[in-house]
Amino acid sequence: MASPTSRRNFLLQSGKAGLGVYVGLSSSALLSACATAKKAGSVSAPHQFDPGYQQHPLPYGYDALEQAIDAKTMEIHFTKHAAAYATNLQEAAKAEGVDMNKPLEETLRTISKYSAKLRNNGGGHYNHELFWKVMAPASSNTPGGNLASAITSSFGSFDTFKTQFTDAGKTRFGSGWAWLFVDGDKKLRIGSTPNQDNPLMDVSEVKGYPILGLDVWEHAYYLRYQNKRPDYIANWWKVVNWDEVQKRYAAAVS
Ligand code: MN3
Repeated sequence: MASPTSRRNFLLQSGKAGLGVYVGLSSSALLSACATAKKAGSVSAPHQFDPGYQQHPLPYGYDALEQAIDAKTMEIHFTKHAAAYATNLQEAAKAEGVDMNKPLEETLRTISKYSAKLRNNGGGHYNHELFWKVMAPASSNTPGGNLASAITSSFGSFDTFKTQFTDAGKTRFGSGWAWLFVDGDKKLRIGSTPNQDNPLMDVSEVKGYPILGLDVWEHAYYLRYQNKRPDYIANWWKVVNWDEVQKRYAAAVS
């Protein structure tokens, strides 16, 4: 199943098994791994944000985001929905011969070669690991640094950006995600994807490196907000972890 590219990357990374594989890599090894991915035509490859194939501990308590998301929703979302994506991803990856030492991002970039099970659960796992990290209890509420200026130059103002992103979430029919992502020209873009797809996937209509994602599946908000998705999104802005989004942005444009 592995492409020649992923085989090369595997060789680069072999000997560093398990989670945190990139932590142990020298920066030159990381650069050459990224260069290999770039030659394959992908948008960008900031592997340091790759979640791997296993669920990581939630970086805060279930009640930490109460301003936007109630504790019961967080608990069910993390321990049932997201946990199941990770388990099913590992099952599918094993069955389809995916080398789980290589970044999940690389598998997602060639997801058209794999099954619907791998696509749905690989996306589900990646998207949720990103989602937990781009939220924080004590959010600074606005982006800083070069992300702030990029948002202003791309969308006119932070408020216009928020309106456009909110609309992407509100108008996504059924289940899916709203995204802020960096495209192949390193420009910021807003878009949405159905189900558990994301902009890394070769099958996605919108393509790039995701730096902020919003889960608009009903399981993300229904207990507290019922059918009022716009109210959920309005409150969600209060818990966006802009420091994390900024880090992802810096890596994507570097
Ligand atoms: Mn979800």
